Amino acid sequence: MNRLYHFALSPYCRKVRLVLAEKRIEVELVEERYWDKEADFLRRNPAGKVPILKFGSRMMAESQAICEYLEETHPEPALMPKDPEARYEVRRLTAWFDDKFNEEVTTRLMTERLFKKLMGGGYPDSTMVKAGARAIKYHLDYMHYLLEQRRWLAGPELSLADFAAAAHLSCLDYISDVDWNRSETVKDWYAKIKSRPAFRSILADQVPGFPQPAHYADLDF
Ligand SMILES: N[C@@H](CCC(=O)N[C@@H](CS)C(=O)NCC(=O)O)C(=O)O
Repeated sequence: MNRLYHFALSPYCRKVRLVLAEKRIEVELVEERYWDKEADFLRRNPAGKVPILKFGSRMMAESQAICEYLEETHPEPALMPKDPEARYEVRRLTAWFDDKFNEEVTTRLMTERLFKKLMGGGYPDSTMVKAGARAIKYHLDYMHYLLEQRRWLAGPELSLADFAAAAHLSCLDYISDVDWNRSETVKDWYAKIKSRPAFRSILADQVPGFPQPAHYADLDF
């Protein structure tokens, strides 16, 4: 059985879960509290990060490398376009969310509001929370700009870029840090993604001590 060592509110793990589910690849989910840095965990991935995918006899790390490997070995349904220009745009936007959005928004808000409590790291730093809350507005506006021109973030078809973005936003939505009223266009995009069967397991996630807000799993939020 394939196995994904993950943490429910890790955007990188969520991106891989979405790709696996969209491609209907069965996987057993095993929670990894990666901050404990257990010896077995470090043996599986010396980089000390989740996600880690045990796929057949292989242990795989790095979410984007995993997603592109899955795309190449399980091409249907396609999450990367055929044309090099369009592939470039998917990769550019995936990096936008996994690097820039993560640094400016996800890390600030998730660390301060949730991970510090979970890992015993002290009180939230309000300067960081404010900076994250300011930055997400700019990112939602950028998504609005893109989605006014395109059906999906990187072009006419759903792609890895949409899953990368939805992975980050869904983590933030779990802590009610996304203002869906900022853009009807972005909200419609998220509603479309959220209603896909691949999203079901993400909507069912529960982190002890942090109950889901009512709107989180509601398809009509
Ligand atoms: N580039 C990595 C990033 C993964 C990552 O940073 N995962 C976080 C959880 S969201 C982690 O395991 N952090 C532990 C650490 O950095 O020590 C990927 O795409 O898989």
